[in-house]
Amino acid sequence: MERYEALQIVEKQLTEKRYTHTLGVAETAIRLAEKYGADVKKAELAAIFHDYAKFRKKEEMRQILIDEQMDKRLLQFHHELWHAPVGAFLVQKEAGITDEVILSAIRWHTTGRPNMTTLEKIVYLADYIEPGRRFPGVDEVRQIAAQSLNKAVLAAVKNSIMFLMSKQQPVFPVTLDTYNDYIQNGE
Ligand code: DGI
Ligand code: FE
Ligand code: FE
Ligand code: FE
Repeated sequence: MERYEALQIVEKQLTEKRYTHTLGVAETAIRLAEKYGADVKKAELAAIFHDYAKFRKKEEMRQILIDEQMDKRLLQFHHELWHAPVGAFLVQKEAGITDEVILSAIRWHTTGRPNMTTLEKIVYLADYIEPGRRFPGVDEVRQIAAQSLNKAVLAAVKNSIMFLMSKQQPVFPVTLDTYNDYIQNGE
């Protein structure tokens, strides 16, 4: 699928603000793919579709999680976590994207996971550092991203967990697994 067609499909699913974020993620993912030797077209498509399900109703997402036998633990955690795996499912069903490399980058873009593929890392990181993002620590992660993909993903995961903890929010086990994987096996 070409960029233009993908953008037209996604634009209908998102608010203007979220669409602008998506364009930032796509631009950043392309840049990271060029730098770190991933498939640029796949990075672009995964980024364009990464928040496809962001505005689906909670009940629709819950039903898909159950029907498609996704990780049951998600039901006990904030529904913000649901749009990533549900998005991977809906992008396949509704937009006809079948490439598992692209779908898995969408599926894991919120929590990460142990043993991420390069494309998963790129979309996870691009979502975190795209030009529209403004939060404490983001500039540091941008700088690290210029040096090392793995170090930048670790910094983003670490910041996210510390941010959740500072607000007394629960941390999803897969987010912690991602962190541990990087500490134990990463750079
Ligand atoms: O969809 P975006 O806003 O672009 O970003 P995202 O998909 O990375 O994250 C969506 C939300 O999920 C964000 O508000 C942070 C939150 N989140 C990420 N990891 C965890 C989490 N929330 C909880 N409770 N636990 C997590 O592990
Ligand atoms: Fe998201
Ligand atoms: Fe993210
Ligand atoms: Fe996003």
